[in-house]
Amino acid sequence: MTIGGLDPITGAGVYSDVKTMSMLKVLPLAVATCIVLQNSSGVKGVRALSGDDVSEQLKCVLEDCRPSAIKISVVYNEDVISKVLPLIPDDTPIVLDPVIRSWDGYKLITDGALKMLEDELIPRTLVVTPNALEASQLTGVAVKDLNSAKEAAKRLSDLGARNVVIKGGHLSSSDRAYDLLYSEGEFYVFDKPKVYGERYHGLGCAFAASLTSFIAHGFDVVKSVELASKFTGYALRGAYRLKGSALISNPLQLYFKSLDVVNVLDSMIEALTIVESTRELVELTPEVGMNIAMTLLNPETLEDICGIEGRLRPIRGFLRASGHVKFGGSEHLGNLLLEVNKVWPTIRACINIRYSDEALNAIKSLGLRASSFDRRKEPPNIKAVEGQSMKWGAREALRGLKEPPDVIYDLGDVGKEPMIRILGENAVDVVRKAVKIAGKVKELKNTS
Ligand code: PXL
Repeated sequence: MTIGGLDPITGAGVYSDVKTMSMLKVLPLAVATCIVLQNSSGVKGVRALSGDDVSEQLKCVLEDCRPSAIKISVVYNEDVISKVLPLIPDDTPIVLDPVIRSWDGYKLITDGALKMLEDELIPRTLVVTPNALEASQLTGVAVKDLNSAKEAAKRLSDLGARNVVIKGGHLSSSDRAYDLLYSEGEFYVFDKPKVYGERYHGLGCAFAASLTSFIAHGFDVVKSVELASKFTGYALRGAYRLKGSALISNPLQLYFKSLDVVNVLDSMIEALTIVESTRELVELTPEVGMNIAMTLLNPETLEDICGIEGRLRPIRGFLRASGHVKFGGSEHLGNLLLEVNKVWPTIRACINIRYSDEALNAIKSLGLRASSFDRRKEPPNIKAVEGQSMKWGAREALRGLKEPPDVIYDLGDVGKEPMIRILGENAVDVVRKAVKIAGKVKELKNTS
């Protein structure tokens, strides 16, 4: 169950919790405490419901079933806490997200309710999940790094919270963000890559609602916090950009990603079928072999990119894959795609072909946009790190481009074969481009 405010933009509050809980395969039960008038630009006002309005909703639900866990976030006023708390069965775990202000600073709790939250709600919770600002306000400890967060977590525990999570985002080093858990006298730190330069609306809700769902499933607190921390990373990566300055958290990102697995596999298998049955492509095979790669939406690592294990090589007049279509199946093209997809998210696939002046001429005469980098200029510190060369090459080739390129090529270096990489929206798209290029190479040869 979630008890909290209604946010019409559905980035936060109980509407967003319903998405999170559904995503994590629990039946969401939702009790509204207020309407928060807002959008991605910020909060414009709050319309509170009375304590009776809220407790009547709760009674309806409790007549039907017993929630396995309850998330409480924006209660707004005292009346709500005093009418709701007595109705919650003593043994039901409560996750309290002590929301004090919205991301843009609008106050979402009255002073009286905040006092009551400290005195009556916190001692009744299994886990309390403030962010750094809320932890600072609740404890008087200025939370600005892990050490001060640990101090604040201990103080919250003294107020009676059995477990305390101080959520990341505001708590970070130069490149990592931390979620800190204090549980039974032990600290646990869960870290993830930090994201710069953006504001988000609703990530705290995604964290607390996913935590509540994992607890409802029976995971212990430590495991549930670890999973919630990961889940929130997905909600962040899939966030929507509307007109305002805050991105809208997307708890369904993990679902979109899993749907996309089928889409990627379908395209890869069709592309592979085309490559294995097209004789003309044999002539375009590089010494190192050919590969096809396609990425899931919002890739993070090579594991999000599907390739062909062992690449494709010519056997008896046709190209043949030596292994399977596999996520993590291409390092070379995978690293290039990771970088290109960051700048041009519509570019999701790549195939590599042998460099030749004829192939480059064919590409140009087909009107495809080609961009290049010079491997001889690769800095030694990049060369020294496994997997960085292609990322560096992609960044070089993309610099200053106004439109996504169809091709990134390089003329090689000592011991490095020159290479053409064809880019496109999916695996079938890049293979079709390769077939067209092969046809054009032939045509140009015949006319010269
Ligand atoms: O993100 C905190 C939060 C929770 N619940 C509701 C909100 C907000 C922030 O705006 O509106 C309903």
